[in-house]
Amino acid sequence: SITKRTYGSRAAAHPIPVAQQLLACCERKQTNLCVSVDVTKKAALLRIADAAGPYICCVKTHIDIVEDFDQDLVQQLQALADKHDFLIWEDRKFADIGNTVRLQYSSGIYKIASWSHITNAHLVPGEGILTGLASVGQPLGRGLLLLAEMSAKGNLATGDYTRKNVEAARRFPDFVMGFVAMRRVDEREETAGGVAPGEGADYVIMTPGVGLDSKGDGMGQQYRTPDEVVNESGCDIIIVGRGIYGGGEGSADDEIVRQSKRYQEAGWKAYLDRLEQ
Ligand code: BMP
Repeated sequence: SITKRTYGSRAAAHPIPVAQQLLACCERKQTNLCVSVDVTKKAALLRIADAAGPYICCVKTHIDIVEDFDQDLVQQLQALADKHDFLIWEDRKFADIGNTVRLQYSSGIYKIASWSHITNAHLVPGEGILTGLASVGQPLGRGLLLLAEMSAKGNLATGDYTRKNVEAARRFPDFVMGFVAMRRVDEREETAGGVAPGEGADYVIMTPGVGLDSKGDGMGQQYRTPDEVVNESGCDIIIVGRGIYGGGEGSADDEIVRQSKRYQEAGWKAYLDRLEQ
């Protein structure tokens, strides 16, 4: 099964270039850590990405919370991605009809498709959202994650809705590279109707709600440890936000480095343990 394969072997066989890049980066840097940089100032975002850079495979942004956003932010973030060897994921959570998301992805102030290797979407509007996003992202070599599950308490992405996400992904094998999910939702028994097209495809499971010191945030977030996420649940990438940079404008650089190393080591150990078991 996928959970017994190394990131490197999966990278070599993956049909989606950006998934190849991500998995190869994990192997090269020995990290399955994605830092989620949820701060409201450009300087803080860049500072945290630079400090965490050596220890991560991906930076996840919420670009619409940055008060002093400008095109230079994107250029500097891309320069950091080159310097440290990581990918960029704009956590936009698209959720509209195909024609609208096509415009939201390509245009406006942020022009997300022009700089973000990865983005994500909800399947609530139906598969037209995938047609719309793929029309922009696929020619640029981008990849998409579907939110098959969520980390927050009481969320509605469960059961049949989760299964529908996996089935829809199988119909867009050149664009949907994986899922935001809490476990290996792509395992065969989870899909209804027997063998679907693309059965056996390799999906990258990227998982938020990871923290070593806290169980929640008082606003619905629920945290699990890297071992629970990667080793027990078979997810591929741990996403850590406040566990690394604190909150607000972020911790001092040395603390960010210390926490990044800590989560990198915990995530990598969980992956090695999973391979061995
Ligand atoms: P933190 O580790 O500080 O709780 O941040 C988690 C990040 O992951 C946030 O950016 C949030 O938007 C995102 N996220 C999540 O927490 N749960 C989900 O189900 C999906 C997410 O994208």
